[in-house]
Amino acid sequence: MPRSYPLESIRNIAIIAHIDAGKTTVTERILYYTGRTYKIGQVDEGTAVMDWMEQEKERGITITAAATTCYWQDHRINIIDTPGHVDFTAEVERSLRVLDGGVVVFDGVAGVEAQSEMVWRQADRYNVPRICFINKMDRIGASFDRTVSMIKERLYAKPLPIQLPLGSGDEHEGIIDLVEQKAWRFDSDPNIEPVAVAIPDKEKLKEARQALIERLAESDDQILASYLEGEEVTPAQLKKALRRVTIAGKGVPILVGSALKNKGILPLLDAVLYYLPSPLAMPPIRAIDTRIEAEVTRPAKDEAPFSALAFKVVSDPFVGRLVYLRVYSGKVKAGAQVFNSGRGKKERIGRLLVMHANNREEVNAADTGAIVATLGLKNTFTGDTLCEATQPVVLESIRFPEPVASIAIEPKTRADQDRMGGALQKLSEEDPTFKVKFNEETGQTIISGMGELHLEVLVNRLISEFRVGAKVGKPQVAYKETITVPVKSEGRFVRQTGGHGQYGHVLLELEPSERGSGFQFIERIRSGTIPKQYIPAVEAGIKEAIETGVLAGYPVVDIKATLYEGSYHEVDSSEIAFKMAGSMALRDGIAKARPVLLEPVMKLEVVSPEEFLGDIMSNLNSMRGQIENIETHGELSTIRALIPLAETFGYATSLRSLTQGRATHIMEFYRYQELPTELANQVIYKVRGRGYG
Ligand SMILES: Nc1nc2c(ncn2[C@@H]2O[C@H](COP(=O)(O)OP(=O)(O)OP(=O)(O)O)[C@@H](O)[C@H]2O)c(=O)[nH]1
Ligand SMILES: [Mg+2]
Repeated sequence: MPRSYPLESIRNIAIIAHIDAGKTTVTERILYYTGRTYKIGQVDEGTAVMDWMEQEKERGITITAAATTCYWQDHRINIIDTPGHVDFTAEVERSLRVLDGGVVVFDGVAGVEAQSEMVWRQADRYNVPRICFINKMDRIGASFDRTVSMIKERLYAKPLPIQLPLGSGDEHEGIIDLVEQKAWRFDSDPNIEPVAVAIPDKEKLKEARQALIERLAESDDQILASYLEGEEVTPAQLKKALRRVTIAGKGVPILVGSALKNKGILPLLDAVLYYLPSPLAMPPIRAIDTRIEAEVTRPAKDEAPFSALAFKVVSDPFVGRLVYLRVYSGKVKAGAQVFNSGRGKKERIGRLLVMHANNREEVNAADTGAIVATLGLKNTFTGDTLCEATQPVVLESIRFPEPVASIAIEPKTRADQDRMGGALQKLSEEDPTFKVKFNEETGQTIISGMGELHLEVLVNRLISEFRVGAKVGKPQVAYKETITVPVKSEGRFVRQTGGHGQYGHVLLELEPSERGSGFQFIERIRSGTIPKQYIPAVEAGIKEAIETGVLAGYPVVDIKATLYEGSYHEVDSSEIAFKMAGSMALRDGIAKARPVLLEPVMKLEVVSPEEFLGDIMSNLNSMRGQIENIETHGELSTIRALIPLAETFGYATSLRSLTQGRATHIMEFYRYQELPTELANQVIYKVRGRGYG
């Protein structure tokens, strides 16, 4: 079957931004204008198609990345609307990993906010070309120019404004198109066609267009040539140059409007087609050929061998386990057998579905460039590669951050206990930043996630979606342990119980290493003291032992263990004996190496009217906060501080009462740092029933 849309006419895009910038509102407008929906979805009324989850409707925020497809000017656009809240950062990460372009939305009043910086860096990491939409121009205080300069200064980007707003605040009516040199007024009724109106200030338009050409000439030789010749640059030339520069990641076209008031969405749709890449426009995807263990590429072609990345798993209570794929090369049919190269397992794709938020449309095949969901895959998880068994490749997986906040949950009844295990497993399969651990010592189940909101949402889903009755503890911090001085230690596992005994003996050197470096194992054995075959067992023993530190049972990190000496016995030595010896040496060592507790510290940003600054700061001081800087623009001040996660639980509520709800804040994980002794003692006391020493 020939493909319905040529590859050049496909756009796979992510909508990314700070929380509340208007991503979902923009997406809903796109769906309406392209005829995908017949009624405009409103976030504030809980009718947004993209925010389909119960929890999203209730809270008016996006939690899970939702995919949809629409058609515009003979192009097919696959869109993923992502959440802005930092607790759901995994959704942005996986979307940017598999999509070819991004639309970054800004609130015209707030400009570039903290989480926009974060998603911008994520997009940089995956080399995703993007265009910007300065939204909310209808709001009082919205400023196009200020937002453009913030994009330059805070995101280190090269903004290329291709529009100017036609009025702002109450008077915002539409846009001035610098490429075509036209002004458009948009009615707030999206069914009324936009009308071309007189350009209010022709001089200003000329200047802005000239500035655009000059900025483009810095990065594009063809425009530079026309510019130097003094030739008139045509709209067609400009568009082509903008496309080249955007795809090369050397600049970002800036558009403007108001999604809520239906202004500027049609030109935004055109810009997605003009300036963002099709799967063909990006370099072929790199992969590791597992037969030769070397890097190869897979061209974006239907005829090439099939390769796809699984980027999302969702357990749908009605249809079952959905695995979302991005097809990078070749194609796949429903019912086909595929190979999960990383796990070495054959799998059958039952059905193929094109997703429209939570609605599904069944298709027979998925071609190169497609974003599809599959039913029937059992052993495929987020980050796995599917391919042809005869042409096995592994694509780069997706990196997710480690969870930092935890709570204990307890099932209410026996029946709840039975249901809880399965439900938690499903939820953690969906969300790689959600971890479940059973604490043997206390008999509690501990769930960990990215923050308070993340855990709250998961617990609510557990209760309402999976019908598990559960009691929930107070939020806890995912502490870690480390050592502060180098030591030498010994582990000797010797058992002589008649007949065959056990013998393993190792000497280790333990050293603290840089914060964030994790665990390192180094082997420096003089030949013969321990036979080579036992060394992996020593390492395994150490790895097992660092999972539970000696202070309060938290994992030990940032430690380097060097195995430098040992001895063995011809008959009695075994892998298990060396594993035990490794564990013993490590535990003995860290106990002597002045171990300390580490706690996660968050970067906090509060934006508030200036009058509350004093109260906010003294509150932060009382929370062990360390204020980094304060910036004031207009009436709003931004306070940046570092604050231990343990102090932040309930911060949303206390900030609300301090500022009458007029401040906003966001937090992201920054690093682990040593916990002051007195507090460390309290943590240890809680776990062990005693303090240090
Ligand atoms: N005045 C005004 N409000 C807008 C505009 N666009 C969106 N909003 C409002 O801003 C709020 C947030 O909009 P959303 O579309 O949910 O924002 P989002 O970026 O999807 O938010 P998250 O998914 O939670 O990160 C809602 O109350 C919208 O009605 C706009 O152009 N003008
Ligand atoms: Mg949203």
